[in-house]
Amino acid sequence: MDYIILCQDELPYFLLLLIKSPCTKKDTLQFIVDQEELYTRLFNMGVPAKVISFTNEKERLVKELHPGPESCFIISIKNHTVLSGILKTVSRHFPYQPVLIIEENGITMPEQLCAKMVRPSAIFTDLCLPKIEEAFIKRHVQSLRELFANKDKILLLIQTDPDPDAIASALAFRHLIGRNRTTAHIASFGEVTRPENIAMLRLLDIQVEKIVPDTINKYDGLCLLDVQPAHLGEAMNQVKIPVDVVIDHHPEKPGYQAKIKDIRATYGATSTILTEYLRAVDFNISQRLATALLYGIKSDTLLLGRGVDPADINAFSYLYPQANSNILRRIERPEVLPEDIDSFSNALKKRKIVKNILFSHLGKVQREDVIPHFADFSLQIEGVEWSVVSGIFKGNLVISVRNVGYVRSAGVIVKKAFGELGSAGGHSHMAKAVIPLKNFYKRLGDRKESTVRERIVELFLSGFEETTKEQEGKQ
Ligand SMILES: [Mn+2]
Repeated sequence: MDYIILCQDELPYFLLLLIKSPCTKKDTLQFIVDQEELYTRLFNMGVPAKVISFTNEKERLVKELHPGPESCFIISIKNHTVLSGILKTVSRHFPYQPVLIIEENGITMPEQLCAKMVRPSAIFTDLCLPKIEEAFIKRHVQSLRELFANKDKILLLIQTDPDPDAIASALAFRHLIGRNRTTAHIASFGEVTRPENIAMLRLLDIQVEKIVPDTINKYDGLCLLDVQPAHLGEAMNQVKIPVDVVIDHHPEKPGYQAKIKDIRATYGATSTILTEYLRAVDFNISQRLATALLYGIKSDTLLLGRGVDPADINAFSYLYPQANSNILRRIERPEVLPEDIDSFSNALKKRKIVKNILFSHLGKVQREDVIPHFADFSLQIEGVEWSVVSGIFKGNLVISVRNVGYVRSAGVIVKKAFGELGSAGGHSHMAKAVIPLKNFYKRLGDRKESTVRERIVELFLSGFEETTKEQEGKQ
């Protein structure tokens, strides 16, 4: 690049010195100044310059300038009147020449001029300030590491229905404090239920344990990620060990003590906070970890479409090139074994639809996650507002319930319908029941598949109606 520099100060020289361009043979620098003192100062630094008045010698200036197609003007002139005059001259004689104007306060540029402006202060705010912020984060990470340095067994606790953001954050935190799966467990009071999340665990080889409060008391360190004690309800009252760390992006819920808190409610994902931690300490992020964190941000922000902070976009673009896009695709579209597709197609043939509720029973399945997966899928059938998909896995009858978003809660209905027979519950849009087959057969007095199917319909509908009546009673 050929730089033609018109300046009233040394700033362009220092900037160019920083990129070492005067040292590269390809680049050429031509300095033109309009003051003797600046000429001398540059001369003393070994920089040749020409002195031409920017106000009285415009014709001479034009004659001296020989910009080629690869030339760029750099203009740093403090006086606005002088600067305007120079810009007019350049745009009149060299209208197609790229120009960089170094100017703090802004100036109106001639329209046809191919010029861009940079504020000197941006060198600090855009380049230095983020690094200073990183230095503060690094200090924060240091204190997190120190807090856990002498602790033997650490628990990384996430929400009851762990989502990708929580799982990725816990994995990242474990890396950050230099632990592995033996010395820092990722756990939840509930279970991972969504098929994508189950696929995430399988494909990225991450274990999330189900835990009870009593077991937590056996740990030396406790860190809550993507969740705060208040979100975990009653169970937290039974936890007797202190909470060491809470890192979350949900609005702060007061009323608890933690040695270190980092709550950033403007962030779209906790994974963004963890990505910042890792970057601040120049952590060598593995492909597996980058994939987990990227998926965490992606799923919590609905692909940067909801509740996004610039920090999320920043973390996302940092992680994107490092993540494995094949694995991401496989997580988002969980693969299904051919045998399971067969049982699903059979189940769909025998489906029953009552009051917009679709029932289908898969029989024996190879993997448990196909049950919720097909329950999700079944909601796509026109007119279906609820889906109840069941299957047999490892001696249990597993029932997944989904709805498109109604007044009745799936969790409440499932508890009413199947609670007596096994574990049952969930959220308003998704719920699950796991019933030991022995219990179910005993209740039926029969092992025929058709009887199982009919009984599930009956039980669910009775739970559904009971809930409806209760709600009507309340109104
Ligand atoms: Mn989250």
